[in-house]
Amino acid sequence: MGRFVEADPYPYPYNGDLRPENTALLIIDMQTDFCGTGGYVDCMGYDLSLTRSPIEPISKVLSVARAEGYHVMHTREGHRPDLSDLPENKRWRSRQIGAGIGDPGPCGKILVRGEPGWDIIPELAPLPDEVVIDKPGKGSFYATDLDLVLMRKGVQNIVLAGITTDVCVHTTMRDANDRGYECLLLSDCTGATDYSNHLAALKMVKMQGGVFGAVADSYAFIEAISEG
Ligand code: C5J
Repeated sequence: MGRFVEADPYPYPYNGDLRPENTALLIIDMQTDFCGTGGYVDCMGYDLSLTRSPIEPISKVLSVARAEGYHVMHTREGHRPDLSDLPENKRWRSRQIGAGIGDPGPCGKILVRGEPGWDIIPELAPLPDEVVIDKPGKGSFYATDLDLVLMRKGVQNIVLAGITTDVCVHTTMRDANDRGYECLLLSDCTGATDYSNHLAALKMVKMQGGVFGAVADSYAFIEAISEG
């Protein structure tokens, strides 16, 4: 029989083995720096409504996933206060666009661990027993113990939400896919700083029969995991 999410381009997961024990909801970088007033994305001058649109759908998915006993994990992009893990070119580029990483901003030092802007927004705050991965880069596997944690918990399926679709979410999904994880991207639970990039990122996943996995919306995922 199996359990599937109605997804594009195939019912997810490919083998119908969707269970709380082997499936993690991974919520990427829902930090003030990416979707809050005065944060990094705001300082760069992008439209915050695009990165805020996933907040409500994620919140609904989160409460159902928690109630059904699925693994829930969160990530935060950010750097050590001494900036020893910040590549020079990343800092230079961010300064070019007026939001220098490590420089003071309205929410504290931009993208620095421990600063107010770096925190996950209160609406989606992790519970004390949920794994939080701190990452210095765009991908969630690079320079983190995410793979080890997923393996120890027996996770095979990763359901991705968070921001931004075309950067940290995509980098993580591509890497997870290469590592053999079966990935689902929740289309309304993600957003980009440019709407056409968001749409393009969703489309890229679905090429070649699902080159990086599958795409579904939050309603389809909630329906599938609520079946009991
Ligand atoms: C970016 C992210 N866009 N979380 N980070 O720099 O996607």
